[in-house]
Amino acid sequence: MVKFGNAWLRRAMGLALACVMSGILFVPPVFAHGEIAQMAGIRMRTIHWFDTQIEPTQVKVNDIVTVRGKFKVSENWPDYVAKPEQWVFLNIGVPGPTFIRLDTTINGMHQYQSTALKRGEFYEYEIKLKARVPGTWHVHPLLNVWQAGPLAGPARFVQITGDKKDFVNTVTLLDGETVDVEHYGLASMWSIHLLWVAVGLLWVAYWFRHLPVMMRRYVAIKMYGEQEAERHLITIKDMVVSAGFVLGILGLTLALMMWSLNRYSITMPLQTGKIEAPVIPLPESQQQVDVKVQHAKFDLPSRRMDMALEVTNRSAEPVRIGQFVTGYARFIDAAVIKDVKADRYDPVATDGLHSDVTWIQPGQTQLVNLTVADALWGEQRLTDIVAEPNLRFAGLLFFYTADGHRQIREVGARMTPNFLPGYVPINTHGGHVALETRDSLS
Ligand SMILES: [Cu+2]
Repeated sequence: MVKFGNAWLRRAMGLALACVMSGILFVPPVFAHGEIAQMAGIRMRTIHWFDTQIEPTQVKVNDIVTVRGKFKVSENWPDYVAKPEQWVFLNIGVPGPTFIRLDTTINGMHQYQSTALKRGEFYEYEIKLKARVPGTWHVHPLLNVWQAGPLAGPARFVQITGDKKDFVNTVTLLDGETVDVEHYGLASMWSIHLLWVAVGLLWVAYWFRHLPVMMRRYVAIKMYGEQEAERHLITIKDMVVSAGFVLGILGLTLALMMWSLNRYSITMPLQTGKIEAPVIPLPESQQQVDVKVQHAKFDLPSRRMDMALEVTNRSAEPVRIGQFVTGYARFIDAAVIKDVKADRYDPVATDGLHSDVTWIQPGQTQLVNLTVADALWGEQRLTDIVAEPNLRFAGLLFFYTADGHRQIREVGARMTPNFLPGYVPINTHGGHVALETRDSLS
């Protein structure tokens, strides 16, 4: 029986070891860092990133990389996500401190602290980075929202070559001293940490100096009996040593505090408060096209969203729909604009948008059936929207004039999902056009 048990145990341990080893040896490298794991509803209804430029994508250590672009803070911001009017911070999403951030501006205002953004407004941002660690890194603009977490924008792979040892990060302090931030204060940080580790180890060593360490009370009672055991478990010497430790630690803390106050006589506390990002009229803010979503359906088997839109063109020029952006994925009508995949993770469907109306004339209100169909819905896991407790979507619609000027409008509405194959969409393209009249949509 015992033999059987041992053989079983050996087999189980062998299997466990094999699992661990195969995990170590055969895990494929992972390049992205979970940006599409976030709820589709949050990605589609919070920050609409567009015009993102991350360049250059080939740099050496110490070179500057600029991340710039625009975003609209969604009017369809979900109720369950903390609001951007409270505390947000524009940052970048990279794997670890592979860059340092030199400067960030939102609508021209420098952002060294948190800020607040208004729902429904457009913002322009620029982040200047300095390359620090060689490697290939996926660089995202990222907005941290207090109590909601990070909301990442579209990324590019940036390759840094060179040697980390050549990285320069010097700063001149307000008192005129120039310091190397890479190493500033590291020696005292290490010494103080090691000092406290040593104090801790001494404390543990003192109490573990007698054997046996385990079940000491039990052994003491067995040896000395119940009455005598107390005197042997904690002696007068133990009490004196403990008091010495307490006094020593208090004295050491005081001495280190005096030393640091003397060494760094002028200090400033970490700054709180926020810098309000100004709302300024960007070209995108003044729009002369109105859009109402009559209804929207999402067909899961064919990765396709159909929208019936009522579009009113208040501008002086005819416009047509050329792009839909949601969850930072770009769905393009190839007949209107050309877009290319910048790298293998660039979320763009270069011909994923079709509309049954080309030009919408000035002053006209027209019903437009729009189809947004591409595997990109699935690749970006935006298909998860059908499984969320709030079946709503939002995104930006880009209207273009003949000479390429654009008008951007946010659309957002409830969406009806379809899970079964064979669904007949409200509109079809290429072949038989099944247009619904506006009366039938109301
Ligand atoms: Cu990434």
